Amino acid sequence: MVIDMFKFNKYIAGIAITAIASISLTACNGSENSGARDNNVDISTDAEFLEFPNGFLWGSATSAYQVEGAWDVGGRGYTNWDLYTQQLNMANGETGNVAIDQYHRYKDDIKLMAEAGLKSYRFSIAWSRIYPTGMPFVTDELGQPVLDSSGNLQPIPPNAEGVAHYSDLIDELIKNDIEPVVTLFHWDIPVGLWAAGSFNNRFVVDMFAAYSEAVFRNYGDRVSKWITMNEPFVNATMIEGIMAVMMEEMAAGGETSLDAMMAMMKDLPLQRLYGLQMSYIHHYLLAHARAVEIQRNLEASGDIIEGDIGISFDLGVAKPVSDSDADKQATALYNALKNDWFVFPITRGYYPAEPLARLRADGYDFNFSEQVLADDLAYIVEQGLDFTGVNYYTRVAVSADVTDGDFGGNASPMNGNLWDAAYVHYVTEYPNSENGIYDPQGFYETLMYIDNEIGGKPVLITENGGGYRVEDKLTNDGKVHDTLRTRFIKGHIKATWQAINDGANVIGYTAWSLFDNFEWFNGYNGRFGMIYIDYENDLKRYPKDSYYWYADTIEKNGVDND
Ligand code: PNW
Repeated sequence: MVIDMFKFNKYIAGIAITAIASISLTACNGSENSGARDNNVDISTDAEFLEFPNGFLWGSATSAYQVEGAWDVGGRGYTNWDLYTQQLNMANGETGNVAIDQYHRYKDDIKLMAEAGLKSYRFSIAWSRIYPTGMPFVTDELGQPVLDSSGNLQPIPPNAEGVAHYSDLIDELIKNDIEPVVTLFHWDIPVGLWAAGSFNNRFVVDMFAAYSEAVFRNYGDRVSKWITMNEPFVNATMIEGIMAVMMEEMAAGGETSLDAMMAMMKDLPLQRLYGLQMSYIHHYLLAHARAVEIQRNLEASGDIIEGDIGISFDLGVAKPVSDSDADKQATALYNALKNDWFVFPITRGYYPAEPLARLRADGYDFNFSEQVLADDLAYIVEQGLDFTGVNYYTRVAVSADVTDGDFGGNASPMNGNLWDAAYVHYVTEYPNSENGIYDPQGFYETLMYIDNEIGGKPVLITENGGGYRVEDKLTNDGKVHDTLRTRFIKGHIKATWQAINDGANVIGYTAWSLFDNFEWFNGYNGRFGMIYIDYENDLKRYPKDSYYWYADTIEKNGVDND
């Protein structure tokens, strides 16, 4: 299958993928919407300063593929994202081959973190550095298991160089009083596991469990905050579900010409897409539960220190475009699939009824039996989580039919039939911004939603930040005056304060990101960092104004109430 992909005309494939991706979420630089909107949260005090609880975990986040580079160094295996960027032109010809070279420059980068006073650094481990092929046992040159004389798999130790790299990184963080927050899966998977169906294939859940165990055993003596999965929704619906359909088409011997690709896209097999997406999501949740169980067992046997394990969801409470009952109902359906679908299995042991019924009425079924599904859900709720990670950037508005309401933006049904009942409006605030609309009020509502749903367990904000490349211009004296990013982060920190004030158990705020880095579909054209990277000049780092503002916030443990 992979060989077929390699034959692909890179340019053509790039257009194709962009086109499919935009089906899921239609972005629009709505001219009627450009400029600032005041969606700020009303703060319930006149105090001049909003102080945070002692020990509040101020941090910043990255992920392996987006910052590390060194794609063929240290025994790292080839991954899906190497394939997407090197062969399929997913990011306009840009790749994470070098990225911001954090693999080699992590000591300097940690210095910048320490100078900002960061209390935590959330990074992800590249699975392909720990088990380069994804297989934790001996395989032959075809990638097939080599059994011992009794017919058993022969376990192999994880890749020593990969293990050593993160061990050094973790030590360096701890030396600088920065708490490592480790994500196990931030979308990059060894290509062999990807080609075998990735998380659509239940076998991959077992491979993930083995990988997780290796990570816990190697770093669990020092790490006490774990995140199993990053944003199952975005990865399943916008990336892997779509890629899987393409893979199936190509495996079925379909033509790989531009015409064939475009025809395939116009006629996207939605039932199959649903099936794949829901299967991916289910297996992500199952993999999460497996990792939780393993971590808890190792903790109980004293093999690792006591820690907390959670999952990062891209949650967002949408709002209706109007007060009509129809728009409100559509919004409830959207929220059920966007939020409850991920949270309920873990908190209640079932998928939310309405989207499930609609999916079934549409002819979609899980690709395993009712009994397996029921057993899985019982297992997932039993394992649960210690905290929920929340990633939030913007919010969408929802309408019952294709009207713009007063929100603006193109209305797009999300992934076909189900979403004919709920049209999604996504608006970007500024032309050339990677951000959706600035909406701290939506953040506040999202924090209150998740706090309520997980019944007081901690919430860790694992991502929030602004992609405003439009403003990121390096001045002659090495400064970047990024007022929009500072405004964004400050508005959301204020919303966080209000949520805490109203009873939400939020334990930390993690800004995305400390550094400009490889932004999946946008490549290096996306800039979310509080530190500017000069891609033209040896990746030199320049702290932006927002970096100094954030350092000041951390030092004071709060923000001005203005
Ligand atoms: C998150 N969307 O991804 C990821 O966790 C990060 O790796 C990423 O860099 C960051 O947000 C900024 O984009 C998303 O289109 C990617 O809705 C796309 C979307 C949302 C989140």
